[in-house]
This record gives sequence, C-alpha cells and structure tokens, in this order.
Amino acid sequence: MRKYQNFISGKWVDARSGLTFENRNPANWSEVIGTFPKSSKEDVEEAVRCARKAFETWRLVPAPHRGDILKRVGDLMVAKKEEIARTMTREMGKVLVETRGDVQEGIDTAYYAASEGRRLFGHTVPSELPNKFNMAIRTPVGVAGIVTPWNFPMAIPTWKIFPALLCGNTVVFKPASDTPATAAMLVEILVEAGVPTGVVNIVHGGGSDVGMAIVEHADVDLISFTGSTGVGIKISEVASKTLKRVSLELGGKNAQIVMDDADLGLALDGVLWGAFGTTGQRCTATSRLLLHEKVFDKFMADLVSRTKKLRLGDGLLETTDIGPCIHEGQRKIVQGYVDIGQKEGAKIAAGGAIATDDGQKNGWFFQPTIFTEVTPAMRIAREEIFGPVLSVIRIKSLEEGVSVLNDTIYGLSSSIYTKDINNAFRAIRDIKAGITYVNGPTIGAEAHMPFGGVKQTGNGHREGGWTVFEFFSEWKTVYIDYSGKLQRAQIDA
Ligand code: UN1
Repeated sequence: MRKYQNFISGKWVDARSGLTFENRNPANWSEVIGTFPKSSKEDVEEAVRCARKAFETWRLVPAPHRGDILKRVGDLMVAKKEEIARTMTREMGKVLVETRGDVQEGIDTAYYAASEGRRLFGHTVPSELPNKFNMAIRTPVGVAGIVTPWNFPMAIPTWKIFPALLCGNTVVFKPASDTPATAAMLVEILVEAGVPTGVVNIVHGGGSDVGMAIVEHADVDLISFTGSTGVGIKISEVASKTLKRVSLELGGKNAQIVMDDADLGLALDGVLWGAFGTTGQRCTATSRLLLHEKVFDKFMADLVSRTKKLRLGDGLLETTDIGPCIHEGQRKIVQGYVDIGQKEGAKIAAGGAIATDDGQKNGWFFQPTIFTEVTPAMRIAREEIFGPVLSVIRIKSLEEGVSVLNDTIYGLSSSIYTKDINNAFRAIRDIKAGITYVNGPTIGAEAHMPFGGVKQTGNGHREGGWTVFEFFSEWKTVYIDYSGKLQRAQIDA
C-alpha cells in the first residue's frame, strides 16, 4: 500500500498535522489503494504562498512555451494511459473502457490547450481618435484554486488546470478525497513534463477543511469548482467576501426525449448508455426518459429486458458493464430515492435494490433501476440522484416533452431522438440547457466544445473549447496615443 503526499513548492510533503486518510476500492471495500495526507488550513496557506511566488515568473513565460509543456503532458498521458485508467477504476469503480475514455479526455484537453499557446487571441480595434491605437490583450488572473469531483478524476482536473496554466496562472489543486491517486498521477506527470517549482501544488483532504480554506483565502484569485449545487452555492457565498472570480459546474436532471418517429433501436442504446454509464454518476447522466405514448409499451419492454441483462461487477473485468456507487453514503442516497419513488406512487420496472450476488457483496453496488408511472411533480423526476436510477415519464407531443424537460431547476444536458428535422430544430430552440444532443445520449461531451449549463447548473461560465480561456484570463485594455499631443476622447473627435 502506497503512502501519498502533498506536492507544495516542488516538494512531496506530509500534511503539517501528520494526519492521513485511507482511499478504498468501491468495488471491494477491503482493498486500500493508499493513504493520503489529511491536510488543513496551514497546508493550504503554504501552497498559496508558493503559488503566489511562482506566479511572478510563470506569468512571464511566453504562452507558446507554456503550451510546449502541456504538449509534453499530453504525450506522457498517452504513454501512461492504461496505468492511469487501471488506477482510476480501482479507486472509483467505473469500467475500464470508461476510465480510458476519461484519460483520453485529458489528453485531448492537453493538446487543445497546447495549441492555444500559439493563439490566445486578443483584439485590435480602431480608435475614435487619429494617431491612436487600441487593443485588448489577455493577461493571467493569478492564483487559481481548483476543486474537483471524483466522477471524472482525470478529465475534470485537466479541463481546469491545463487552461489555467496556459493562460499563465499558478494552481492550488484540491482533488476529491475519493480519487486522490489519479490526481497524484496527474501532478507527477505535470512535474515530469517540466512545470516549474510552485506552479502546480496539490493539497489532499476534505472539502470543508482544505476546499473551503482555498475558497476563503484572500490571495487566491479565482475558483473553478465542479460538484453539487449545494456546495456550489456555499462556495459562491464564501468567495463573494473576497470578490473572487468563480466558475461553478453543478448538478443536472437531464432528460432524453424519444418521439414516436425516432429510430427506436438507436434511442434504446442511447438511454442505456446515458442512464447507466458511469453507474449514473455523471452530472450529464440521463435521469429522465420522456417517452412518446405511441411507442411507450414496446420501448419499455425492450428497455427493461436490456437493463436486466447489464452485468454489475469490478470495472477491471472485461465482462462488467456497470461498476459500483462511489461509497456507502452515495448508495444510501440512491436507496433513499428508490424508497421515495415508491412512496410517491411510481412503479419499479427493473432493479430497485442493493446488488448482493457473488462479486458484488464487498462493494457498493446497486442494481440499475427503472421507475415507470412517474409524474413530473415527483421528487424522483425533479431532484438529482447521482446513481443508476431512471425515471420514465409518458408524453403526448413534442411540446409536452420540451415543457417537462424544462421543468427543473437544472439545465445541463438534454437529448431528443427524432427523424423529423422540424422536431429537432424546435427542440434545439426551446430546450433550456447548456447542451442538446440530437439522436445521441445526454453524455459524451467533447473536450473542444463549450461545456456547462443554465439555471442552477452553474453561474454562466463554460469549460472546454475556446470558452474556458475566457474564464482563466483577464482582459487588459491598452490605448497607445502616438499623436504627440493631448487628445481627449469623447471631446476632441
Ligand atoms: C460530469 O459528469 O461531470 O459529457 C462531466 C460527458 C463527459 C463529461 C461529464 N464528457 O458525459
């Protein structure tokens, strides 16, 4: 069993307190992956001090050179893809094809950020005065606090850390305490690729001790967080005291509409992948299926039969389709919603219980579950569950489907299956969500496209693609007057 450490100011160190916590395999809770420093405010203090110091030199490194380092990071991730994927499956349970995909998303993000080093475009704009030149250029913001979840232990940290570095910021990184080993591998790669001392620091530990200490810190300039809406609201409140720039990527209650004119086989593959991929533990997971009444019975029969065939187990085995919930607490939440759904009058069409077969007893497994006879008012149709539970609602028309889809406090991902181009374009126009898929499931965002949601899914920022560089850079407006005399804007023109 390995003993992991924090990385602060270019050195691997224990928490000041000397305390540690264990990280266990959710598919087999007797297996300990490693011990990690249980850090506190003092460790954060030290990391922020180093990141601030390193900022003064890192900000002066030309962006194409920062990009070259990220290119090497991408190359190292390619070389270590399998090793990272296996570690990730062991520490958070999702199946190997998915953890390989998670690493691939990080690789794509690295190469995209590397190429942005030779762009980072600003603007030149004509002046209203003669012999005067106007431009707006990008400058780094400062020290970035990066707080990330366990469901995408590699991809999500890279979405944040790579653009932060490319733009010239330094980083204090607090990964989820359920997936610290994958995070440690990422930092090792950054170091090996040549990120200078103090530019990236990792502080392991809990959200209330370490995460909040970063959010509160007056010398941290921005926070990028992915997690629950509840924690996002708290971060927003605390960060407002120091007027930090904050990017929040929060909950979802994503729905897939299936119209009567859809390719039903395709829609079935889509909902199975969207609802039960990553054991439903994605903020983009398909949590509601809005099924047209004309195809309802046939589609439900096929959906239930396919769901019952899904194989639960250790994600390292090629025969496994679905891994465990992340921990006991999450499985209790899932069980709690299954109880709530039944009390509300919904009917269980598949699953509905803890899985106890051989190979499942020692992990936090829950059967893939489908609720039918769900109405939009029920809690299982409104609240984020973050587990393998799908609520099916019957719809009569596109209008009803879109209206039910929109009837939630969240607005991250959405999907419609239809062969009718008019339906597709109406849905694109009327669905209130940051992401809409046509004839594809709600999961599977690509690294070079904007990612984020509306309403209580976030606070208006986007990760991914070209948009994330907005968040991690500050505009500096520059006026250069070469007339040799005082020119008064708005007066002399
Ligand atoms: C998340 O669930 O927090 O689109 C991110 C997807 C993945 C990212 C999910 N590429 O499902």
